[in-house]
Order: sequence, then structure tokens, then C-alpha cells
Amino acid sequence: MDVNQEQHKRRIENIIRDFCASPANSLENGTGEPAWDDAQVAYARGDDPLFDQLRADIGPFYWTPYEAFKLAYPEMQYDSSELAVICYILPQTEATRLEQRAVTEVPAERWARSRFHGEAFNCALRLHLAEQLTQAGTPAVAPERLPDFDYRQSERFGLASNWSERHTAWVAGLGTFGLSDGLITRVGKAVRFGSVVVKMDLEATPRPYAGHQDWCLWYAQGTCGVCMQRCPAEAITEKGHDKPKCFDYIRKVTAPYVREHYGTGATPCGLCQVKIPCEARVPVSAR
Ligand code: B12
Ligand code: SF4
Ligand code: SF4
Repeated sequence: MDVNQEQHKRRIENIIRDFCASPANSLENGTGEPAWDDAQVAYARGDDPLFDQLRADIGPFYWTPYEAFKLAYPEMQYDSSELAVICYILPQTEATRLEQRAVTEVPAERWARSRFHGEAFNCALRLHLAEQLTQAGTPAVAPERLPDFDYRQSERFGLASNWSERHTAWVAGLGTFGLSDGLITRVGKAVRFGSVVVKMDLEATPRPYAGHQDWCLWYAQGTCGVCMQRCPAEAITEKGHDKPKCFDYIRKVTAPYVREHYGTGATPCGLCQVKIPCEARVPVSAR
């Protein structure tokens, strides 16, 4: 990597690391306990052909990095080769994973807090990173925070957002999809993601996989399927993830439960993200 590239990446990673080390990274449970472990960062090129392929697969409403950037900077002249996408993983802490492993019907308190306060932190991190880069002369935008970010109906995939954090992470080499739909990363599936598009020349992180499901035991070796047993709504089957079933369970059961018992908002569940072989690692051995 040339010196410039190395400097740019170090600066980006320092912004993320410093923000994660701040008191904002909190479960807000009165102990100062952080919501997230150390972030992992990777990069994709704005002109990676996979972004166009995703749009073709998901639907015309889906944003490429070029389109997301255009919404923030409509007057600017640029092409997609001048853009890069910074993707990061925020791993659940061991304490949160341990507590979540013990539950079978509704999420544990730490998990609910990480979905609510931890995602608020993630939203702030997306904006902070974009703002810091923009102030330093490299315009940037967090697509998930754009006013037009929304859900649509994809002909092939049902409910779908116009910017997918985990598809972006897949392009950036961070992981592959599992039977449950969750993206399995080097630090497992019990994580959240964020991303920022920036007008900067950054080398892409190599993708250490060929297929989009390579790191799931079910698809790679025809074994496992443990996430099916973990789902109390029977929303995961041999055919994959039934989104409407999952959505209904979260809206009707887990969201009201956490509101009443923990005083947290948002839509947590994630029982299928722990007590499974891919909880905190890639379960498929390198071949
Ligand atoms: C809408 C949404 C939901 C909805 C609908 C879920 C859904 N769409 O799958 C509901 C409420 C059900 C939900 C539930 C959960 N969610 Co949610 N959700 C989202 C959101 C906002 C948009 C997802 C989306 O529409 N993506 C676009 C569509 C097209 O993607 P998709 O249908 O999932 O993709 C499938 C196909 O495209 C398929 N595929 C088929 N063919 C091909 C071919 C190729 C080449 C590729 C690449 C893919 C592919 O791959 C995917 C998996 O099968 C994202 C945040 C974001 N902006 O990305 C979070 C997000 C996906 N959720 C997340 C989490 C953590 C959860 C929950 C655990 C809740 C919780 N926090 O406790 C559960 C887990 C459900 C599950 N089994 O995965 C994380 C994902 C973590 C992970 N490891 O994957 C995200 C990324 C949020 C974040 N910022 O980190 N979620
Ligand atoms: S629990 Fe097993 S089948 Fe489910 S996503 Fe993880 S590796 Fe794949
Ligand atoms: S988030 Fe909950 S309801 Fe949805 S698939 Fe996972 S375990 Fe099932």
C-alpha cells in the first residue's frame, strides 16, 4: 500500500476508534459499560461492479454509492471511480452475547440496549465520520442517514431498504450471508454495521471469498442449521429467512416486551445471532 493510502486509512480508522472509545459508546445501563467491542474497518471502491449488480438484483430503487453521494452533493461533478465506501463492523460484547445466549423467547436486556442505545451510537458514528472527513476536505455522506433512506418492496427479496449495510459490507470483504440472512463476519454474526461514502481514492480490501454464502456451514458443507432451532418464531427454515414472520414476531412480541421490561425502544430480537457456530467467528475452516 502506498504511503498516502496508508495515511488516509489510518486517519479514518482513528476517527472510528476514538469515537468508539468515547462515553457515547454505551449501553446506558448506569455502569459505563460499552455497547460495542473494537470496530473492524474495510473498504470498497465506489465503482465496484458488484454495486450495479446488487441494484439489478434488488430493484431500481436501490442506491449505488454514486447515487447516494449525488443526493448529498447534487452540484458536484465526479464519477464513481473517485468514490470509496468505508464499512465498519461493531461487534457485540462478550457480556451481551453471554446474556443473550441464555434466553429463548425474547431478547436479553443488554441486547435490547445495544439495539436501542447502541444503534443510536452507530447513527452518531456514521454522521461523525462523514462530518470529520468532509471538514478535512474530502466530502462524505452516510447513506443510511440520508432523509430519503427508506424501505421498498423488492420483487425478488420482499421488504428491502434502498441502502443495505450488510450487502455493502459483503462487497468490502467483511463477510458472507448465512442461512438466517445474517452476515457472518470474521468476528461472527452478532454484530451491527455502518458505512460512509467518501470522495477519496482508497484501495479496496480484498474479498477473501468467492460466493456470497461461503462462510455459512449450511451452504458450504450442508451441515449445522442451528439458527433454525434458535428462532422462536420459526422464521428460519431450510428455505432461509421468512422476513414477514420475523418482522411480525419482533413487532408483536419482542418490541412490546422490551418496552415494558427494560424501558427501551426499537426492534430487537437477534436470538438467531448467538448460541450458534457463527456467533463470534467464521465457522467454515479455510480451504
Ligand atoms: C429492514 C431490516 C430488518 C427487517 C427485515 C429484515 C430483512 N430485510 O432481512 C427486520 C425487522 C425483520 C429485521 C430484523 C433483524 N435485523 Co435488521 N435490518 C433491516 C435493515 C434496516 C434493512 C435490510 C434490508 O432491507 N436490506 C436489503 C435487502 C435486499 O436485503 P435482504 O433481503 O436482507 O438480503 C438478502 C438477499 O439479498 C440475499 N441474496 C440473495 N441472493 C443474493 C445474491 C448476492 C450476490 C448477494 C450478495 C445477496 C443475495 O442476501 C440476503 C440474505 O439472504 C438493515 C439496515 C440496513 N440499512 O442495511 C438492518 C440489518 C440487516 N438488521 C440487522 C439486525 C442485527 C437485525 C436483527 C438481529 C434484530 C436485532 N437487532 O435484534 C434481526 C435479524 C433478522 C435476521 N434473521 O437477519 C443488522 C444485520 C446484522 C447481521 N449480522 O447481518 C442490519 C444490517 C442493521 C445494522 N446496521 O447492522 N431487520
Ligand atoms: S448457525 Fe449454522 S446454518 Fe445458521 S447461519 Fe450460522 S453457520 Fe449457517
Ligand atoms: S430476529 Fe428473532 S424472529 Fe427474526 S429470525 Fe432471528 S430469532 Fe427469528
